[in-house]
Amino acid sequence: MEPGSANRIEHAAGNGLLNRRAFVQKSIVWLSATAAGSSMAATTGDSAPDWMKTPGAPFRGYGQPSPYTESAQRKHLQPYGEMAPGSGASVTPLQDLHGVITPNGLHFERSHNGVPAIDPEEHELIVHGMVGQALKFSYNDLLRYPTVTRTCFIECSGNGLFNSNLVSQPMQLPVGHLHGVMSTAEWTGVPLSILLDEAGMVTNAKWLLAEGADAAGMSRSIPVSKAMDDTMIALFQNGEPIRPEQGYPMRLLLPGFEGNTHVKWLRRIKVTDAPTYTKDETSKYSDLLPDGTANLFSLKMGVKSAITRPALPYKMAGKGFYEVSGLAWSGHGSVTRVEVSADTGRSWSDAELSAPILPMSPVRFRVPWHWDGSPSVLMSRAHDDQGNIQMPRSEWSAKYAVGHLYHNNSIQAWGIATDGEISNVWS
Ligand SMILES: Nc1nc2c(c(=O)[nH]1)N[C@H]1C(S)=C(S)[C@@H](COP(=O)(O)O)O[C@H]1N2
Ligand SMILES: [Mo]
Repeated sequence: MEPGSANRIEHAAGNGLLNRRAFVQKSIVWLSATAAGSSMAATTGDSAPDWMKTPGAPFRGYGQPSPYTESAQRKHLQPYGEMAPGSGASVTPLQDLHGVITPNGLHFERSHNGVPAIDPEEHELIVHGMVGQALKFSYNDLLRYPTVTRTCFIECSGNGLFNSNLVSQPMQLPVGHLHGVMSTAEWTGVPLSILLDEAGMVTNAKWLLAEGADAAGMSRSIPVSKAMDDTMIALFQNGEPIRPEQGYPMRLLLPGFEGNTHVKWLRRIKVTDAPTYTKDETSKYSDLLPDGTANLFSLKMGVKSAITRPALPYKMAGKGFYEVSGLAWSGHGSVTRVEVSADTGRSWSDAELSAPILPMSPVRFRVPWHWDGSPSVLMSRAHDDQGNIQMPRSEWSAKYAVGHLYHNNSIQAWGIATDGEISNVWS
């Protein structure tokens, strides 16, 4: 580290947060690379690495990650253990991912009773209830319908439960455990409105019941307004057929709505005039308030962000320059602004947001930081275009009853100790 180099850069907030222009400023020495100069020429001839001396591996039908990246794995949470191994979740390792899109093999999984092995030839989607004519669609039928493509996140309402009113002190878990039941993909499928129009949905229809073909028979009520707006029967995930754990051969996709409503292995849509009040929307996914009542149908996911680097489970590599980076998203619309603080929220700096900024799709945010080695607390706070702002955990917690765990979109804070240890802290 060149002594004093951080002083030449404009500071944007307290405790070393630098102006975003530092990313393009030529005079910054991000790491002291100069000493490496003497060994730079040694990459040819006998001293060339082994992989330059023999032909490489041939081609393969389906590519796999480098064996050197094996640590990027989903981690399983199985609350019922071997009694019901398919009930629970696996989390996206946000700490090992960059950019916005989640690779298909790392999309989080949340299933109530395992992943059914569905033969698409034997699967049917039925649309019935308050329609002129009930209809039945095979997978091949749906492949002949017009499709749309959009990038959006799916987030389980339980994301953030380890910082919720279910626990009494901050748990020291990787950022993927804390916030990784949120993943992002580019989805392609058939707009549900086309199928409802074709079935002749009656004009006073208000709700739909959507049911999955899994052993949980998971089902949810969906407002007709959402169904006719941007709801899709998703068939493809990042270009390939959706994965079995994501609902192959077809799932519902409701951009911005809580993950539970995105019914996987979709087999039935019944048009109704009122919500069905299924077990999944009454006993679960409702918000318990301090007075003992509960809010039902909190469908849109709140504006949220989390710093994914530096973050648990990693440690700081010493003082100096860092890119503080993370993800921000909102189920209400587009992220407009992300602020980052390095001094426990006393001062904030605007982060750079990755383009394109799309509604219901996460953005990657970045801000340069010069860590002087002193104890610090890093936080991020996202805003959306509907005027929503993330709140501190204490404020969020006070709104709900003891034990409440859903819809926690409060601010994530990371403590950084002098020895570089990172910890989850509450503010
Ligand atoms: N049929 C069915 N659909 C389902 C579920 C399920 O268990 N069965 N889980 C729901 C929940 S709670 C969430 S958060 C999302 C998770 O989607 P993913 O597993 O593709 O990440 O799917 C939803 N759809
Ligand atoms: Mo969920």
